[in-house]
Amino acid sequence: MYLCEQTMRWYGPSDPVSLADIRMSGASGVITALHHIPNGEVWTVEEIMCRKNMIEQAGLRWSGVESVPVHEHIKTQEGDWRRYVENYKHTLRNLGMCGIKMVTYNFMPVLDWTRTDLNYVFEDGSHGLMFEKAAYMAFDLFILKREGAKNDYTQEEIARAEARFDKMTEEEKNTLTRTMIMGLPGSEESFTLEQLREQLQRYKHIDANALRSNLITFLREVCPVADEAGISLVIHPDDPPMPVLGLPRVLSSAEDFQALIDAVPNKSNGLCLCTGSFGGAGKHDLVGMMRRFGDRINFVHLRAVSQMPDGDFYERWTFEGDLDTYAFLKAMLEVEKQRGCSIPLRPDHGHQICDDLSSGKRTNPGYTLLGRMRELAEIRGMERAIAAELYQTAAL
Ligand code: DNO
Repeated sequence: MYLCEQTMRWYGPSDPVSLADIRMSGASGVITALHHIPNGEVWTVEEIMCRKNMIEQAGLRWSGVESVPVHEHIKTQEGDWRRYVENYKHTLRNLGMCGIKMVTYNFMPVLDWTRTDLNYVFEDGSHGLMFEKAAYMAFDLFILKREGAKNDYTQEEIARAEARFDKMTEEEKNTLTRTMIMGLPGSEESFTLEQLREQLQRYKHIDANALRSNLITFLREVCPVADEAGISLVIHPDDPPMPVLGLPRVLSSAEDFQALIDAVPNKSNGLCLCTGSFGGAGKHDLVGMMRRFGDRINFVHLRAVSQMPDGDFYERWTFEGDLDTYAFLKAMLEVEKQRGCSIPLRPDHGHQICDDLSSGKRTNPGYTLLGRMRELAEIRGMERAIAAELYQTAAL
């Protein structure tokens, strides 16, 4: 029987959530990265093995890396980008040698995932993450004052942003700015406003076609190495799946992923199906994507968001958002049965609940212990019920 490999993300020894906590959550695997190694540098076998031993000593398995970051110069093909590609290959070979077979990355320029509020209070009192379009536009137009930003919005949107901005207190403006530019957990970069403006300039002449072509060049280089090392390289979709601050995005839809595998059909070229990222904007048939790309999906982030008509979205509990979680899990288990393998899955973000809300308790936005534990437990329950049906067994 092939159940999903239940995992939790861990930010390494400085994560307030410990490996012992993860072990007790019921997960069998850990998703982590060597965040202390600067972007672009090689992960040595010694460093990898040290992390691997730490995880195994806690009774867990290192199920995959999230992420080996792609250096910004590779995305723009500037400066010493070729050296960074060589370093990336070296890291993949080293990971393969150490038995780590799944590597996540993303190709979002400058910023990784984006939210405007990390402490939104939901109806049940829990705190979670959301994206408010008016606050985002207010940041872009009136705080960052991005060159040309006005051309990206309608008159009506600009008026909405202005009204939103006028209502903000100084403290709210500062919090929004920090949220937008300081880098959320997992992002490897954080900026001041001035640095962000400089970074945006670097993409002035790079549109989505140019960025896609740079991604394809990167994949043509690294996929053969990943194939040889037995590694599945999975791309994380854009979060949210739309251009942010005028930056191009190239993994915002099923068609975007199709274009990648058409251009680089290597076995290692895969997808991290993050239901919450795709769920942030537009309509995406996530169950259909699971079936269509099943043989290339080697990692799943399960998260449900709900989209509002005005462009806002809320990160909800896994069974309370727009996603048909039952149908999705069923499709996933069918793919696993067909392929004869277990695919790592992690509950993506969790709310802050109960003790996570105690004042003074440090938590990484989205990566609290208790919120994710609730998600994992609910997912596991449903998964087992589906598996019992699928494999025609009475109890699991
Ligand atoms: C956010 C995460 C992202 C993701 C990277 C993958 O919660 O899903 O930070 O890890 O984009 O490279």
